[in-house]
Amino acid sequence: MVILSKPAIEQFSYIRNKQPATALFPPLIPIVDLSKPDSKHQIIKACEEFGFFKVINHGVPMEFISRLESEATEFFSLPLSEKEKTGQPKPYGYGNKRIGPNGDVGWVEYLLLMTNQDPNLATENPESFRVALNNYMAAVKKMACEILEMVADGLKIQPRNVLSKLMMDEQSDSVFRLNHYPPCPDVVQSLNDNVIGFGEHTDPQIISVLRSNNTSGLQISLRDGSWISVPPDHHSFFINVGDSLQVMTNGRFKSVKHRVVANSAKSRLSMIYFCGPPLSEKIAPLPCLMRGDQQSLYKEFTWFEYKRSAYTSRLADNRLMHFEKI
Ligand code: GA4
Repeated sequence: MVILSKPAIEQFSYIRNKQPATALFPPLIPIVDLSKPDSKHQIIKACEEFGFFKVINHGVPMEFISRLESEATEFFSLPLSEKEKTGQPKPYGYGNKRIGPNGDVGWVEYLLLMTNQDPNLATENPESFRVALNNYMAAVKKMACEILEMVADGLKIQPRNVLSKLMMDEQSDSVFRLNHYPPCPDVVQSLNDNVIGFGEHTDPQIISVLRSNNTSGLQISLRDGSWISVPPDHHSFFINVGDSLQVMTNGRFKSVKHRVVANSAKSRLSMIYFCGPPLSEKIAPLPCLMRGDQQSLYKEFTWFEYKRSAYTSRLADNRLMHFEKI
């Protein structure tokens, strides 16, 4: 394995994290064993209570995970000038410190890709990186599809592919992200003095499927506004409920606010598959979930309209606010 050398991020004005993970007796993050018959009920409970859960027995071959991890590590070890050949993130490409178009920054470098287009990869051996990406993304997409079908089953909605078909559609606007957080020597973790790797935000899509190496940093916000650290587990995946699923369930599920804080000693590498619908898709509460005279909490909008608005927002903004009925 290639060891990441000097951080590619040099001059940087730190964004200090003023709200450390505070929960005194943090609840345990729900763990869903996908091989168990009652997993759909656990998924619903976790989506309602946390908007977040960990999955085990997920069926994604470890070999695909390790292969992509080593390709990504190799990519991020390249000189900056090489990585930049991938193109600036507009929004897809290689990005360094700057996140999105509106002034957000973090202690992170990343590669942001569309899942259904061949990426322009600047590495020694782009073919081997491409194969690793395709194998990993196909396996994760399959698992995400199973999870969305369990969500439909658990909510007793039919057909069971009502959610999964959106991400299985050829036109699905799904995105894949590789994030590398170099060690941040200035962090004094014992003093709760954290530097932000990736600022707090909710994900826009239906669900996101995250996997990282064994370095800590991910935190989620609980419903009471406190933050808890998510212990890393490189054998498992973590699922985030996104804004679109919040709307489709008319607020029964809430998208989870999360962030990443820098680690003083170790590199963190994460890979996230964001399951998005086609751009033309109307995002609205699923009719079968609306009981009696229940009204939608949201105005009607398409995924394209949401995205257009999202790209004018800052990371920490509440992007659904513009679509809420008053
Ligand atoms: C947050 C979740 C995903 O990483 C992402 C991000 C996107 C980007 O990096 O281009 C955004 C951000 C994310 C939401 C608001 C806008 C767009 C940066 C930003 C400030 C790829 C996504 O889909 O939305």
